Amino acid sequence: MKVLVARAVFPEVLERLRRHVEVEANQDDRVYSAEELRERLSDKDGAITTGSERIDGALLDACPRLRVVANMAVGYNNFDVPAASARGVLLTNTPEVLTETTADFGFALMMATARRIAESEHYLRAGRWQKWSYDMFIGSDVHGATLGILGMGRIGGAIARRGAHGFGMRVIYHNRSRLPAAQEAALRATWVDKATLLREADHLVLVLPYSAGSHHAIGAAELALMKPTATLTNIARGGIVDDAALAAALRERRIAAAGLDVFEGEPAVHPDLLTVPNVVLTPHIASATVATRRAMADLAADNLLAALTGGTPPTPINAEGLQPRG
Ligand code: 8YV
Repeated sequence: MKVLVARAVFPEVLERLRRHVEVEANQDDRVYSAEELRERLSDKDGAITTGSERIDGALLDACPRLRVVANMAVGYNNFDVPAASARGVLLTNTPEVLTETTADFGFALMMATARRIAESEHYLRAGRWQKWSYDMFIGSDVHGATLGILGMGRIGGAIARRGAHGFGMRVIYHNRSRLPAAQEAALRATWVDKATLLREADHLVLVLPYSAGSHHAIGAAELALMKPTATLTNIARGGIVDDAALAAALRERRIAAAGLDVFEGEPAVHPDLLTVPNVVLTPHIASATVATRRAMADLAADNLLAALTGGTPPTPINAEGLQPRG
């Protein structure tokens, strides 16, 4: 059986895969074009992908042997799930293993944004620090403030817990479905409608999956509802925020600051975001710790090998509704 590991991965994970299947690897870590990906997958039974590889019906039609695609990510907006289900191709992702690490980073980015850590560090490095002043890089408190969470899945819950239990924050959230009362009580989080969330949050964190329905969930109209002192942190996906509208709101100080780990069209970054000072920019690293990236790679390998050797993949996306492979 042949598999493609579409991007570079820990060598130990490749060694493990090679004990069971024939592996084509990409340790140079080139991002394949759609054509090259299709070509390389055309004789494969399985693949490990990342958010950079788009798997859709046109690609699957050119890969008749493909039975499983294991994403090394919890988000899977790079997959056309109905197209894969209709063609009998199992898709898997890596939930749970990155929850706490990603929540740590979301909290760190929110704090860096509220306390202007990146902006003040650039100032110091540029040799501009001459004296202490009462209002130099004055920011806003995190402890005791209102934390707003848009999207209350596993990562949202882990951020809520940090805010409520660690920092004495009032936590409000908006999600299509409200959590059961016992879970809300445990997180000390209160459901509010989206407009209330935008109006009342001192620090708004986005943790919802990307879909056509969440495209530009935060645009000019939503930003206009936020407090001028508020911060916005996006660790979810590019495209959920209208980056041009956000850059304008930051430039005009209609909100205080933003922290962004994800961007529309990344790795390209909207040029206006690069010229406003009150934004902390990081290159999609929220899950990037050694232990978590290793756990993600291991889980992707578990899913791939189970699917190809008659086992039960631990974290399938489309096990239900999967048509027989024709
Ligand atoms: C990944 C992520 O690093 O899991 C996700 O959804 O966004 C990140 O943890 C990235 O998607 C690469 O696959």
